[in-house]
Amino acid sequence: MAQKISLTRYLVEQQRADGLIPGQLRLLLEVVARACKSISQAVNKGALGGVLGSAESENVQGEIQKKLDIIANEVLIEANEWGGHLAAMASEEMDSIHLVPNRYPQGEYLLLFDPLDGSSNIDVNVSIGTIFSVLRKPENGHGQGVQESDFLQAGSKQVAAGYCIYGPQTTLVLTVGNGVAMFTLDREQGSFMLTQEDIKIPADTKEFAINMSNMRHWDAPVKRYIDECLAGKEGPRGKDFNMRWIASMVADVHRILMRGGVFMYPWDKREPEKAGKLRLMYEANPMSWLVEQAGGAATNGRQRILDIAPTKLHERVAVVLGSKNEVERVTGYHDPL
Ligand code: P6P
Repeated sequence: MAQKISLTRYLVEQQRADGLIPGQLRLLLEVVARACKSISQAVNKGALGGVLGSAESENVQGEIQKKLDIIANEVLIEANEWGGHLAAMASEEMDSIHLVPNRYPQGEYLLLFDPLDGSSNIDVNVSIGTIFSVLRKPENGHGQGVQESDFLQAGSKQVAAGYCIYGPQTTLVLTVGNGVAMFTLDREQGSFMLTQEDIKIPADTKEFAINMSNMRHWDAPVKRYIDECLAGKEGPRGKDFNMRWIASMVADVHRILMRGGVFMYPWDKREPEKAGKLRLMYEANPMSWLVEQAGGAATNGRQRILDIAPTKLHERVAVVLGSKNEVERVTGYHDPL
């Protein structure tokens, strides 16, 4: 059997080969991977570790935090503060950005993350995950320290993006702009080992992922698309479709990277002032870059997600991503921008 390559070796070889991974970025990615291993261990303990259930607190999104949300957030903050590769961090679980303390050297990167996506699934033992996105710290003219405005960069400016899914396997999926690679945690060695690279999403699919209970709240183009899928062979699509909804974006996106599909969390009229449910900076942007790097597409129904100019750190966005031809069809049903 071919010798498995560790994440460390993969990053070193990528750094040598194409210079896409400067030393500081390689260090950052290895630190994030180590933090994900710690989170995986906490998740795997479950009730035995006393980490299930609510933390009896709310996050900036107004959502009740789970104990593991807070644990995962703390693990990522502590792991990344001292290394000298970061200037600041932003998290779904924190209202404002977290500056690297002055007692540590400041780095050139900004790290954003959803420390534990899919929290509603934690207590029922369904796959959850960590999503992360890396930006360069801009050379700001203000001469002061990092500010929230420094994070407000379009998704096309990311230099690395990935997620770690805590499921039957603990798997890290990563892009630095030259395709998508997958690493599976070898618990005996304690290392992430390369198990797939150059992942490609089929352009066509027969599988869609959406929370159907929201159907009566959707806009007409989304309802048209889903109705056509449900009409099956006898309908305008001329083929039957299957549906999946795990209510954990990491798990739904991972399935799409592995076998194709289209994932949708569209705008709906329950809270019309919100562009969507999912967050742009640390959910939609990293997932959209991964999907595009794997040959898929990602829009908000009208515009490429990676082109959206953010205005707020915790900004929400509608998401349609996955198999290119399906995303283009859904987007085509919407009015052009
Ligand atoms: P709903 C998890 O809370 C999350 O942010 C995504 O991971 C997931 O796709 C979505 O929300 C599920 O939302 O409304 O179906 O519970």
